[in-house]
Amino acid sequence: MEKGKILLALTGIHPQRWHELLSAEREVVLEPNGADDPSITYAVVWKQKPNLLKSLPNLRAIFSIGAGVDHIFADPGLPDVPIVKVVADNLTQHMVEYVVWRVLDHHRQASLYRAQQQKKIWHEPPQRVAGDVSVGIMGLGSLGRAAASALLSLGFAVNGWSRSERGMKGVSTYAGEAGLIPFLNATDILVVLLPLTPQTQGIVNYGLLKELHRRNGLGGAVLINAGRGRLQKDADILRALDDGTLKEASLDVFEVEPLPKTSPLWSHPKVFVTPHAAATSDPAHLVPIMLRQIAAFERGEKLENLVDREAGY
Ligand code: NDP
Ligand code: OXD
Repeated sequence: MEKGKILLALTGIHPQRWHELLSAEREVVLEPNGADDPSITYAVVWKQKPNLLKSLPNLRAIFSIGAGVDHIFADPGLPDVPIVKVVADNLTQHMVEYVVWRVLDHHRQASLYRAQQQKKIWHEPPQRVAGDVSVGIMGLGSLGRAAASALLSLGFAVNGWSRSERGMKGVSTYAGEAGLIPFLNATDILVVLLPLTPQTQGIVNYGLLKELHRRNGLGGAVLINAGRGRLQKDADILRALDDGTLKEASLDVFEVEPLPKTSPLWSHPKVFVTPHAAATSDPAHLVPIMLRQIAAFERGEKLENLVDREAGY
């Protein structure tokens, strides 16, 4: 197979660093030369423009620069070629750090201490140990499993929910629709690491939050969403926070991003906001993996980390 050319199609992300690194080994273009450019064989994308890829006659594979691929499926003219998602230690490490940071922040009552500090109050509230708190991870994929391991090593009781049965040592696992309510009923801190698909859109709603366990030393249930914004209903989260269904939330993702300045989530005292920054894709780590995969593919080897088009992730 001859060395294929790459179309780099990123929306909302500056292409320069990706371009520089990919160009070390391959010819890279930012636009096809016409809608049916025959010279392009690979596309490296983030939210590619609709119908951009559909008529490229020699496209062999699409590479997402993120772990999530909902941005690719949003294209109504998506061609039927293999799609590769990111699975990389660097990205996984970022996500594990985010999850551990947010879980510990809620568990160790950081918001209470911040409020006390502002008022110069010297008061030590009761503090449970990790083993008294259960963290439930929705989505036991590459990120969810790594987060589960880190939380286990800190002593938390860990639950996991996935589409198919996924055993994991030390983790109480639940699967599918039948497993969802038992999973939620056993979970104090809910960590959402699901992909956005037609099945998961809007899943984090008021009814789901009502099912969380809240008879724990935390003083209520907690939501942490680092998956995708459209998994959740922002209005339902606000309602749950305001009526006590939720004690606190850490949100990295939102129904609309950037989070509109008018959103009450920005200034809600029980919400911790980060700007979709839990695990950023670093081209210095991801480009060598992509280039290695392309080279292996051209030697006749199979592409790794392929997306299941039917499942949508
Ligand atoms: P994976 O594809 O490895 O895992 C997805 C997990 O979700 C699997 O366990 C899968 O089940 C489960 N799942 C999918 N659909 C359903 C469903 N309908 N019901 C129950 N479980 C379901 O994904 P990753 O772990 O790599 O990434 C997860 C998501 O994290 C990404 O899709 C992306 O949206 C988000 N992300 C966010 C970032 C950020 O910065 N905020 C950064 C990176 C990723 P099964 O195991 O049975 O297949
Ligand atoms: C991803 C992301 O999907 O950064 O990797 O959201």
